[in-house]
Formats: sequence, structure tokens, C-alpha cells
Amino acid sequence: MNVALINTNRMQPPVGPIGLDYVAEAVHAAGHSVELLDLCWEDDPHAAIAGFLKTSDPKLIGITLRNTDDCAFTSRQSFISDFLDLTASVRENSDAVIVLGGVGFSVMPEAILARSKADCGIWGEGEFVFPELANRIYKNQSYDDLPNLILPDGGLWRRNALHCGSLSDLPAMSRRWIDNRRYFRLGGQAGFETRRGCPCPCIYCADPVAKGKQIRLRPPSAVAHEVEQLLEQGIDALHTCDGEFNIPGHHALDVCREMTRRGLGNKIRWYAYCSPAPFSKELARAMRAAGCVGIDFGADNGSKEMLKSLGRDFGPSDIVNAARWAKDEGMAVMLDLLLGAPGETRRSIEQTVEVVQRADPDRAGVSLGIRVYPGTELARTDTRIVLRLGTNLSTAMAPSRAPAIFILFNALTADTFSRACIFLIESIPRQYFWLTTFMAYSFFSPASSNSCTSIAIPRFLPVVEIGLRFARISPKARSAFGGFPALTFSTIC
Ligand code: B12
Ligand code: SF4
Repeated sequence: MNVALINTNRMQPPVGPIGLDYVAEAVHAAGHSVELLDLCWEDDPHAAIAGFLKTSDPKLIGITLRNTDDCAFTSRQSFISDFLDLTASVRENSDAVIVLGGVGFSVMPEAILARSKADCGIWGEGEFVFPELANRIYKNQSYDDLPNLILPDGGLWRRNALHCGSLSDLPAMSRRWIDNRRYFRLGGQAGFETRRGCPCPCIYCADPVAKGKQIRLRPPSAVAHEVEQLLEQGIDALHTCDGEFNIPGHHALDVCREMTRRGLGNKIRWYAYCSPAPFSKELARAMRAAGCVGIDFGADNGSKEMLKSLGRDFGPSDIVNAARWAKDEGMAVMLDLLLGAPGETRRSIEQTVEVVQRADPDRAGVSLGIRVYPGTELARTDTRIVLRLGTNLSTAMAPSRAPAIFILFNALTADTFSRACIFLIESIPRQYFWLTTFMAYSFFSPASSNSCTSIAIPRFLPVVEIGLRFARISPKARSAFGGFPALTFSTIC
């Protein structure tokens, strides 16, 4: 049967839809013929959809949504209304069963389905259920019982139970379904995945919501084989596509050893998202030997209390040690910070600055204000916190408080400016995770309670995003996010 997959992510610089690359492989392995329309490369995506569906006649169409929005308070760009328009174009041009999927979709599937013209959605990974759905449609059988499926049910949407398959059962990934080479040329890196799911209780994280809490590991040989497929296409700079490469640590070691055993360490350069714990000298050495040249640690905060209340299972000294071990092996280090969660104080920010100075990373990225995703612990406690804070935003964000934060960060960047700019992300070819430079402070203007203001800072370039906790989402934020109930930001209290 003919099956079509459509990538709707047009955000630049481009990132290849590796989820669709994987799903396409699984559909092909199930015996169906697959065509993939990548709207990233189309000037007029609606015309491209019409043209594509005129020539191919799929009976099943899968559409992916990777990002609901850019998750940046400063820009607050939503991708949902474009996504819904594209889905509507697909509907206008085809009677096929239309299925939505992807990590962005899986964070808030019912809300998206309710506004879309799709028939159903698949929550979480697509390689197991989507091919089975194709089989059932081909055989004209009912598919209502399939796990992970979200279906219309009496005016609402019903989620079937989540099934997480064994990643050993995935077919070998050829990485030939999308134009990885073009993404590499224009985006700088290709992704590869080594494991899925996360059991950690971090209160803000969408990963367990979208991917499940159960950790599943890909066999190291399958990962190394996939990297070899990319290398054969001339792609030698990569980024891991795991929430955290080093959870669990033993798997990270096994993957590195397999890559080293196959001699990939001298042929590729790659970057990874890691948690500061579990991390060790041994893992740092193994990662470097396998070709890793940069680690972005999700450090979050330098205050022990804040780390605990964020649900992190490491302390400030783990951050400092992890950064040191990685640097000792010659890898670049970035620390990603999340400031402005409930409980943040001037003291905790000072402690964070101290920890960053001790860790002495090559870069530090700061998000001030936390994106609150539905389904997370933070979203569940939100109402309570708002009540505690009160709704008086002009007090919470009084001008006398906000500049204090800026001064603290100025101190950090002034000291270590050349090597540890805050969220200074450089356009270094082939180092995507440090790409983009945006230089502004964005802060809430108490004068107009629904807007945010950006001020360019002349000397250098930190982006400090002051997130706001809206007691309820402001009309502006609501419209910026296509009316989706997912956006609140916390503030310094
Ligand atoms: C690695 C990563 C990056 C790397 C990518 C490197 C690379 N070369 O690929 C970098 C650093 C570049 C990056 C950038 C950004 N990222 Co990012 N990234 C990730 C991360 C950790 C992995 C993404 C990934 O590729 N996973 C592996 C693939 C195989 O999984 P997948 O795409 O989810 O696909 C599976 C399923 O979703 C499903 N599926 C997918 N499509 C479809 C379609 C159908 C029909 C079906 C049935 C199923 C299905 O099946 C697939 C296979 O199992 C995720 C978090 C996460 N764990 O997913 C965040 C994440 C996707 N990123 C996010 C964001 C916000 C961004 C940025 C917008 C940040 C910014 N402001 O710049 C940019 C966007 C760049 C762009 N052009 O799109 C958010 C999106 C949140 C949201 N709700 O919108 C996430 C979820 C992180 C988070 N929790 O905040 N990112
Ligand atoms: S922040 Fe990292 S460790 Fe915590 S739940 Fe998310 S992926 Fe897991």
C-alpha cells in the first residue's frame, strides 16, 4: 500500500526530521511503499502538498510536528497554526487516513487534534504502531484498538494505552529517506538516537510526557551501524537525539566503545546533551575516544535547594566535576541553565553564578523563566504557585528586581566574557548547537501588563529571558501560541 509521510518543520536553520527517517524505514520494512514530502525545502508548501498528492495516491498519510513553538520567551513563535493550515491542505487534496505524530504533537496531542482536520494521532514513537496501522488499513480491518492511538470518541479524544516496543526490534536504519546531506550542508549536523524515555522526576520536562518514562536502549551495534550509514553519505558531524545521552551511564559507555571499536572516533565529530550525573572520568574518556567533541550539560541551577525543587538528582559539585572531566579530555563544555523557576531567589542566582564560574565552561546558556508544558509536575502545581505569588505581576517583576538579575549576569559575563558568554551561540559551521546569536534582554514591562520588551545590550550579547508567570495566559501570549493552553512562564519570586 502507498503510504506518505510529510515533514512540516520549516524552522531555520534546518534540522532533519529524523523521526520520519525512522518511521519511513519501519513502514518500508513492513512491506509498504513510502514516499516522503519534506516541506522544509518548499517555497510554497501548500502548492507542494497539492502537487505531491496529485501524483501519488497514498491511503495513509502521516504528518509530523516536531516543535509546537520555539520555546523562547523573547520570540514566542508558535508553529501550530501553520501546522494546522498544512494539515488542512492535505485534507483538501486527499481522502486518505491522516495521522498526526511527532514529539511536539505528543506533548499536547488532544488540543492539536481538536483543531485539526486529521483522523487520529499517534502519541510517542511511530515505528511500531504506524506500520501496523498501515497493515490494518490495507487489510480493511478496524484499528481502534491499536496502542498509542488517539481517536475521536463522542466529540472528545480517546487515548489508547501507551506501548513502548523494544528498540532491538527496530529495523536497521539506512538513513536514506530524507535528504540528510542537504540538512547537513545547511544545518551543520545530523542527529542519531541511542535510547528513549526518561524516568527522572524533573518537574518541568516534557520528555517523559512525550516519550514515556520507561528507558529503552538501542543496541550499540545498531547505533554504530546507523552512524556508518550517515558517514557513507559524507556526514561526519552529528548530534545525539537523546534527552540525555548518559542516562543510563552504562549504555553510554557501551555505545562509545562500539563506535570506537569500529574506528568511528577518528572519522566523526559529535555533540551530546548530557546530565551532570551520572558522569565520570571514564565516560568522558570513552566519549572523546568515540569522537565526541562537545557536551551540553543540563545543569539547570547552582543552588542545591533549587536543584532539589526542580527534581534533579545531582548537586552543584556534580556540575563542576562533570565540566572538569569533560574539559580534561579536550571536549568543549556548555552549561544550560534554567533560572526563574518557583523558589528562585537572588541568593540562588548568586550561587548559580558561582557554580558556573567554578565549572568554567566554554559557554553557558540561560533560560530565565521556564516553559510550562502540560502533563508535567510543574503544570500540576502551577495553580498553587500562582496563588502563593499572588497575581500582582507588577510587584513580582518590579523594575527594581529585574535589573538586579541583569547585574548578576553582567558580572558573570564581564569576568569570563571571552569564554563563557551567556547564551552566546556562535555561527560556527558544523557546531549547530551553538548556532544563532541573539542579543537582547527581554523583560516584562510593568507599564503594559501583557507585553514584553526587548532591549539590545550594546556591549555584548547575553540573552536573558525573563519568563513571566501569567496568572492566566495573557491574550497576547495566547494568540501568539495559536490559543494553546501550554504557555506560562515562571518568574523570580
Ligand atoms: C536533539 C534535539 C535538538 C538538536 C537537534 C540535532 C539534530 N541534528 O537533530 C538541536 C539542538 C539542533 C535542537 C534544536 C531545537 N530544538 Co530540540 N530537541 C532535540 C531532542 C533532544 C531530540 C529530538 C530528536 O530528534 N529525537 C529523536 C527522534 C527519532 O524522535 P522524534 O523526532 O520524536 O520522532 C519519533 C516520534 O516523535 C514519532 N514521530 C515523529 N514524527 C512522526 C510522525 C508520525 C505520523 C508518527 C505516527 C510518529 C512520528 O516517531 C519518531 C520515532 O520514534 C528533543 C527532545 C526529545 N527527546 O525528543 C528536543 C526538542 C524536540 N527540541 C525542542 C526545541 C524547542 C528546539 C528548538 C526550537 C530550540 C530553539 N529555540 O532553537 C530548535 C528547533 C530546531 C529546528 N530547526 O527544528 C523541543 C520541542 C518542544 C515543543 N513542544 O515544541 C524538544 C521536545 C525539547 C524540549 N523538551 O523542550 N534540538
Ligand atoms: S530533564 Fe533530562 S533527566 Fe530530567 S526528565 Fe528530562 S530528559 Fe530526563
